[in-house]
Amino acid sequence: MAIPIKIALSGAAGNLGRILRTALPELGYKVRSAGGRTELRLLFPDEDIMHGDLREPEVVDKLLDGIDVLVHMAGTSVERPLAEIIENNLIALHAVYEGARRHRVKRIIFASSNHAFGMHPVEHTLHQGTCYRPDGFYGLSKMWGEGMARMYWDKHGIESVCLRIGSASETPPANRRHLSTWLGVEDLIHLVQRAIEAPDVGYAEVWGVSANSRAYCDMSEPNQIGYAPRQNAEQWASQAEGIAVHADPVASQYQGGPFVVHDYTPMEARPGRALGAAPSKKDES
Ligand code: 15L
Repeated sequence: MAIPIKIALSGAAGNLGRILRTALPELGYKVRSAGGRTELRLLFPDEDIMHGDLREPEVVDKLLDGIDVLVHMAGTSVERPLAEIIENNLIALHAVYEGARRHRVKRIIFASSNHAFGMHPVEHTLHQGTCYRPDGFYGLSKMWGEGMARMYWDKHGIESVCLRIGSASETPPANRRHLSTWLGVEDLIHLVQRAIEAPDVGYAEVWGVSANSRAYCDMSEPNQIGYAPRQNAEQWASQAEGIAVHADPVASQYQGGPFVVHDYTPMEARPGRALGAAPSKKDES
């Protein structure tokens, strides 16, 4: 009989964490769910819950004791000042990977993001190996997180699956951008299950979007975990197509959408402008 996999779920009170906190036990896993600052309330009588600041090694020890796989959903999930991103997405992630070493955790499933690629123009198709183009400090932190995941596999043998999550949502696509970036809940759960179950992944990167006809990434390329999405945002095209993601047209030009607009320097105000024509979006790849 196979030994059951013991899962820890961080960020259990967040948008994706809330979904996984019920979905993973329903799939038969033993799950320890962790909230951040606020205490979680039991969802069922013998639920294994805790909370705390993951920058503290004692909190990480409590989370990872006896665990095989960590589904790491904790951290800042939007664009924020650099100092906050460093604390929550860099320092805390490092504490988690060090905890994984102490507790001999086999695998970490890291919630990476499409925002590590957000400055790619919407006309670009992303392939395995396409270069990062983060659209802010949040996206930059995900790029760093993927680098950390790579290093802990290469140096310490801790496996990681980096899920480059798009717009995960329990609701249908709400705007034109979502027709490319949407990740339906059914596919999200399948994605995380494959990331848990796939054998011998070592270090893997997977696009976390549904099988959207307009996906920015090439979903026809094979991935290392056997993720085979079945949902497609196109089903809602007629209602979402006419809705811009943001009033600023720049948001519609780049894959990162509204994140790009934050602290963006318009082409005409860039330093290179004085020396000649600034590169167009297409020239910048
Ligand atoms: C993300 O990475 C964010 O965590 C989420 O808040 C959404 O903005 C999503 O990407 C998206 O790109 O829609």
